[in-house]
Amino acid sequence: MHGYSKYFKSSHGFTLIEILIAMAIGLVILGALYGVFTMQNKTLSNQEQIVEMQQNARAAMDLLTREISMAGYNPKNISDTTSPRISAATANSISFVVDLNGDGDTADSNENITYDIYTSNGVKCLGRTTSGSKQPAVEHIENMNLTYLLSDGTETTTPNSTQLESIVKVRVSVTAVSAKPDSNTGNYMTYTLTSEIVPRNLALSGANLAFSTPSSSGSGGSEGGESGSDNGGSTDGGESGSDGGGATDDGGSEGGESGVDDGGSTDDGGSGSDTGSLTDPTIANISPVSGGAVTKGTTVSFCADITHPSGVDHVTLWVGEDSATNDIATTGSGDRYCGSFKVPSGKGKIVIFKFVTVDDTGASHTSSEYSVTTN
Ligand SMILES: [Ca+2]
Repeated sequence: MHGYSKYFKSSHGFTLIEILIAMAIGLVILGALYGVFTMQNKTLSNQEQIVEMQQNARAAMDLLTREISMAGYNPKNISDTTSPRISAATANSISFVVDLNGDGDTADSNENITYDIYTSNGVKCLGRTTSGSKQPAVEHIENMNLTYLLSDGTETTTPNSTQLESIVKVRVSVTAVSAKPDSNTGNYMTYTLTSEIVPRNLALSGANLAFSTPSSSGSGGSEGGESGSDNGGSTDGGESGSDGGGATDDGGSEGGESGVDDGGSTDDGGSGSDTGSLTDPTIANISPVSGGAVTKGTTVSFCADITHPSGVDHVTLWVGEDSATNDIATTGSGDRYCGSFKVPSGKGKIVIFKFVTVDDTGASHTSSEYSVTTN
């Protein structure tokens, strides 16, 4: 202790050298801190870009899933040339028609919808066209790929007019691009979501029914709905740096939310107009017993007792074998509805069948899938 007080007493302040050294050390520390700050800032900015990009992709997919699910919604059974359906389809655009408010025509707002990708104010957007006006539904979407699955099991990206009638599932892939480039690499980031959409109303109202649709179809009485979507199917983590194409960063149009188009709120009308027919029919005494066996090459009578609180207008038997489809209209006698079908001559073939009941209010109900095996 004595030594210390002696040292301080003899001190006459700092020399210039000491001050310079102290300042140099201070600068080095400040520089290091600044470097850390800059790096954190870049990371934060990139994270924000990624989140915004993912939100855009999800918003686009949500909108597409909801609206394409409703394609063909036709509660009044319109059968003329404007009847609800997928009206045009390419690899990068889709047009479809719905009778959203259930008034028996397809001339109301949001009943003719087209989705495609276009550039709006220098930003690539998911465009939504209805009643002739195109709006950017979601911004910073640089690509949308569509594949159509037909009732005979084939896939195409360019269905012809006949194939348009037999679309049972739409595979959608949307790629969102970041509004600004990655501040480390200078590349734009992309994020892709893929989903399969089952427009259930097409299968119910159209001339075709897919047996590859999820078995949940028809079981709950909820129409349209989410049955097909499996968001997150093939995400790529967002780091596959792309060039960003036309998505020039004008700084003015970030903010992922801005894209979702309020004018297109389509989820109201559909659900209200078919009350009274939501109850599924009661199906009992199915013959042959599901899971059982039938003799190969024979004509089998597929029967069930079917009742519905609103009354049963008619029942159609759908039979498929190895994804092939066949349909046989049945005539009912009492509550027992039967339809014949010649099962394949091969052994071990799985024959899937279900009953499509149209009740007296005109609503269709598809039963669960049943199956038998040939022996
Ligand atoms: Ca309408």
